[in-house]
Amino acid sequence: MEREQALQIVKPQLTEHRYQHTLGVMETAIKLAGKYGADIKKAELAAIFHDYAKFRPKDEMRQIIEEQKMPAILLEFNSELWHAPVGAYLAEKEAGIDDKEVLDAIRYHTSGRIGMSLLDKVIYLADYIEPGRHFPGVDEVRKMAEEDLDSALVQAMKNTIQFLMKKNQPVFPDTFNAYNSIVQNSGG
Ligand code: DGI
Ligand code: FE
Ligand code: FE
Repeated sequence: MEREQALQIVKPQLTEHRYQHTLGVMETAIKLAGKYGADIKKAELAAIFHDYAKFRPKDEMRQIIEEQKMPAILLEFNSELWHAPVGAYLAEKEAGIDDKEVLDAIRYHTSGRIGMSLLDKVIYLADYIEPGRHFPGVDEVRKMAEEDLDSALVQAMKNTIQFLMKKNQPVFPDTFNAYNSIVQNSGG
């Protein structure tokens, strides 16, 4: 699917703010894919659709998680996590995206997962550092992303886990598993 068609499908699903974020993620993902050797067209498409389900009603997301037999543990955690797997499902069902790598990058863009693919990493990091993001620590991760993908990713994950802990929020297992997996595999 070409960029313009994908954007036309996604735009009405999002607020203007979230659409601008999506464009930022798209540009950043394309840059990261070029730099680190991921497929640029897949990065573009996954970025455009990554927040596709962000504004679906909670009840609709819960129903999809149940009916599609997604991990039931999702329902025990913050509903903010749901739009990622539900987005992958709807991008396939409603927009006909059938590339498994693209769908997985959408599915795991919020939590990460054990053994993230290069495309998963590009989308996770692009979501974190796109130019519209402003939070403590983001500039440090932006700088690291110019040097080393895995180091930047670990820093983004650390920040996210610490942020959740500071707010006494539970941390989803995939989030911890993604962090452990990448730290164990990057020789740190
Ligand atoms: O959708 P975006 O806002 O662009 O970004 P995102 O998909 O990374 O979602 C971020 C939200 O998800 C943020 O409110 C924190 C929450 N989140 C991320 N990982 C976890 C989490 N919430 C819980 N409870 N546990 C997690 O592991
Ligand atoms: Fe998201
Ligand atoms: Fe996002």
